Amino acid sequence: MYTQAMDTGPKEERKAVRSAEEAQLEERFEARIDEGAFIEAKDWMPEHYRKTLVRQISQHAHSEIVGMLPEGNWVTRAPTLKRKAILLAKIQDEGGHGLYLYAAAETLGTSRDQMIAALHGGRAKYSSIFNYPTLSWADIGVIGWLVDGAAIMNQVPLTRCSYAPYARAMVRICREESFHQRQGFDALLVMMRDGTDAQREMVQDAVNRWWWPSLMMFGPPDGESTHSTQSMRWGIKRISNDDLRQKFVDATVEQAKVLGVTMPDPLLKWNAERGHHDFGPIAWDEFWQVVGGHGPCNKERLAARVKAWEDGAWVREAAMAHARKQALKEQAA
Ligand code: FAQ
Repeated sequence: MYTQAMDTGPKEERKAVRSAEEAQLEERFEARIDEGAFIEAKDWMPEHYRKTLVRQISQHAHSEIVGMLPEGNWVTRAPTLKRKAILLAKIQDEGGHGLYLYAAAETLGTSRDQMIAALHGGRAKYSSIFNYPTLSWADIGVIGWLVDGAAIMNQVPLTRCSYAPYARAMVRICREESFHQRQGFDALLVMMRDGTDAQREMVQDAVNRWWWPSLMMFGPPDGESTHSTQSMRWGIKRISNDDLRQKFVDATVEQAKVLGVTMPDPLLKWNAERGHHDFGPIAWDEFWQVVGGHGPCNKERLAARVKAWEDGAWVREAAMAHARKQALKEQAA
C-alpha cells in the first residue's frame, strides 16, 4: 500500500496539503472580513474575491472614462466662460478617477492593457447611464445633479469597501464627485430662478429624460442581482442596490422641490408608514437592452473610445521611446 502511495501519491498529497493550507488561509481571510479588517494587495485572498473586485473596479474605471464623452460634447457650447471652465475641470476629474481606479484594479494583478482591451472588445461593461445622449445644455446640469448624485450615493459606502486600495481611491473620488453634484445643481438653479420660460422647460425636459436612467444606475433589483449576496458578505458592497436607490429617491425629491422641477413619475409619493417615497416601476427591459449594448449611444461611445485609443498610439509610442532613451543614458552614466 505504501509503495502504491509513493507511486501515485506525491502529486495527490501535495494537492491535499495545498488545499488544507488554502482552507486555513480562507478561514483566516473570512475571519478578517468578519472583524471588518481591510484587505491589502499583498494579503492572501480567494480567487473569487479577486475576480469580483477586478470586475467591479474595472467597470467602474471604464464608466468614468466613457462618462467623459457625453459631457465632452458640450465643452464648446457651454453658455459662459465660467461654465466652460467648470465643465472642463469636471471632465478632467472624471479622467483622473478612471486612472485611480485602473491603478487600484492593477494591484489585483490585471494590467491596464488587459482591462482596456476588454472594454474595446465589448467584453467589459460600463455604467448604462452613459449610453444616453446629451441633447441640451440642461442635460449637463442634470448629469451633475442626478448622475453624480447617484454616483455619490453608491460610492460613499465604497469608501468602506473591504479592499483597501479601492476604498482609498474612493475617498478622493467622493470628495470630487460632491463638487460635481453641486455644480450641476447650481447650473440648474440659475436656469430655474433667473432663466426664461424656455430655459425652465429645457431643464424639466432634461429631468424627464434622465430620471429613470439615473435610478437604473444602482443596478438590477436585489432579487435579480447576481453578485450582491457574495459582495455584501465580503464587505465589497455595504448597501444593497435597492436600498441605495431608495436613499437616492428620498434625497432627490427634496432637492427637486428647491429647484421647482417635477419627477416624471405619477406614482412618486411619500409613504409615512415606510418612512420613504414610493415610486413607480422601473423599465428593466430598457435597462437590460442598454446593458446588452443596444442603448441609444452604445455604438457611438465605444467607437469614440476606440478611436481615441488609436489616435493616441503615437503618444504612447513616443513616451516609451523616451523612457528607453532615458534608461540607456542612465546605464551609460
Ligand atoms: N450599468 O449583480 P449586480 C459615475 C451589471 S461612475 C451597466 O447587481 P454588482 C461617475 C453588473 O455589472 C458610475 N451594468 O452587479 C461619473 C452585472 O453584470 P456582470 C459607475 C450594470 O456589480 C458621473 C449585472 O448587471 N459606478 O457615474 C449596471 O454587484 C458623471 C448584475 O448586477 C460604479 O461602477 C449598470 N448601471 O452591482 C462619471 C460604482 N448595474 O458584471 C462621469 C461601482 C449592474 O456580471 C460623469 N460599482 N450592472 O457582467 C458598483 O457599485 C456595482 O458594480 C453596481 C452593480 C451597483 C453598479
